Amino acid sequence: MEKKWWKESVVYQIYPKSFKDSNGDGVGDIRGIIQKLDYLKELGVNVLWISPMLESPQDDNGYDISDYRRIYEEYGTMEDYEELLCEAHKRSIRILMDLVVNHTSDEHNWFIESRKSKDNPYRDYYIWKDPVNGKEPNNWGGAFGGSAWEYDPQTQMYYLHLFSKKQPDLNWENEKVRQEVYDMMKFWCEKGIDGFRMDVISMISKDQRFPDGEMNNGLYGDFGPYSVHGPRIHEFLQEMNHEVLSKYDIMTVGETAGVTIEEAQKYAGEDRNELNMVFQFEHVESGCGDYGKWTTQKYDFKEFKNIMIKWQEKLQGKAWNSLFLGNHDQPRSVSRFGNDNPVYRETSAKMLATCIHMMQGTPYVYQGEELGMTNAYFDKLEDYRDIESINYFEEFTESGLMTPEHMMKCLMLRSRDNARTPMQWDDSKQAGFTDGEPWIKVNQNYKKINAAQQLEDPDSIFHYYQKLISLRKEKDIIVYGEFEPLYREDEQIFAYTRKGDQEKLLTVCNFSDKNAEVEVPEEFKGAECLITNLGRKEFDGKIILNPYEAFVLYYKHQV
Ligand code: TEU
Ligand code: CA
Repeated sequence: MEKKWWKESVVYQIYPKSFKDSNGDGVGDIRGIIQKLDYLKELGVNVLWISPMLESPQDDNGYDISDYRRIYEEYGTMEDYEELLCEAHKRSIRILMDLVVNHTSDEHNWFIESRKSKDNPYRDYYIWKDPVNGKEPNNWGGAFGGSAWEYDPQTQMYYLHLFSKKQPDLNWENEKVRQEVYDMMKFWCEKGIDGFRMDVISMISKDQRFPDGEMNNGLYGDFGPYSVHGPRIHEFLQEMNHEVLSKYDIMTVGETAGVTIEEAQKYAGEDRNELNMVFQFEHVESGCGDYGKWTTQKYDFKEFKNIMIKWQEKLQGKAWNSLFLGNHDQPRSVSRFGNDNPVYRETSAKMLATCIHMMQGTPYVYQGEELGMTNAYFDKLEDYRDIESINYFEEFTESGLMTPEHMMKCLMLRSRDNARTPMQWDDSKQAGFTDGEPWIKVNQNYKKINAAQQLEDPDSIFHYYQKLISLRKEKDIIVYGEFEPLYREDEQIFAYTRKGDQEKLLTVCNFSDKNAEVEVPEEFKGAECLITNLGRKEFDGKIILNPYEAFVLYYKHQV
């Protein structure tokens, strides 16, 4: 397998609004990130993906960009950003920019021009359609609720927005749009960034017939089949690769919700000249019901395990996996896949990390995950800030699809705001995130769960992550070893091996809150334990694992 720095890396995702506020206005900022670079260096991560920091009215916390070449004022200045790049590079930490080019903000100049008149030079930068029978051009619903079309009285036409109405979709059919995007990407590459995480990149090519979609929950039709992995998607990415990506030593990861194995091999196939890897979401979508993510259903372990195994086996030797359990759009991983009851929180957070970091692919750590931060479980709508949560609460309760009580339960478990509460740095007021009033409430458990406390404690989740990350740097097999699942049918245990030339690694994780019996394969008799979360010393033969226990064994043949 070809060796690459981005395969050997561990990526840490920063959600800048909630990471560290340096000036007391309650909003995280670039200088805050600079202050914490030593913390990140200590953790050992070597790539940062920072969610969007460009000029934006913040309808969707920066995923609505109004100027691609300016830093959002509340986050700082271009000089601050350059200093961040420089300080990160000094510490051998690379930086990925979040590239949001499926849509812009409606306050971007292109859109301000575009909506002025039908013959404006920027008109075709966006997707405009005439009304059909006095109504929307088709039945598509937007990802944040409501129709995906917004009527604009100025020219009496509709524009498409797959997300909020303040996020009009760019028209990638227009060659000028594509050139603008490539020029902008080169601008940032020349500045010295090290790659891109590409926001909903799988949605940039739309079926130009714009047909109605199948009704999903009785309100709107599904745009998925017509705008996700659309007809020209691979052509566009190959063009982008040819024009920009291939000219720099950078890393790229595409956000591709709904991606199948076959599609992923096209996006990230080693010989395809598109992207280095993609995020697939099957494992975090397992357990979704009739109302999509809005459910109180717990995930299904067997289904989750089978999905993970499938992606490991099917991409092996063909494309590279991105490994993650959480990000800024997902609930906290320990609350969702582990157990955030104080009895099990630490153990289960370490177990989940073990499972992910020992698989084949590039691991991603979402800010606070290395501390075992939990869901916020806000039970009042007024505590929520996320446009998706607020819109759906209104849509589902007003249409009678769900009672307010039930929908609130869904938000408590599934809202994106669970992951967006401020980083818990210490046990001082506002968790050391800000001296002022934070833009979103701090999780109440910050006195118990915070970085300062964990830096002191050699057995903390933080130090466990630090160890996992350093193991990756010591042992090639963790990056490149061949994956093979064990005990596939087990209802509690996720186990697998990795195979190198003369060496082999075994990972065993108990995903349940019950004891679990496991037979350690004979070949690992006397093997070295690389890491374990409950201090076990004996690993031979039949053993009884404690709830959420995990361990990794390793041996190498003498030659
Ligand atoms: O998310 C894209 C995406 O697929 C979302 O619809 C996701 O499924 C949803 O947030 C899950 O609840 C990206 C960004 O990561 C997200 O933060 C943005 O809001 C969105 O694109 C629009 O830019
Ligand atoms: Ca600030």
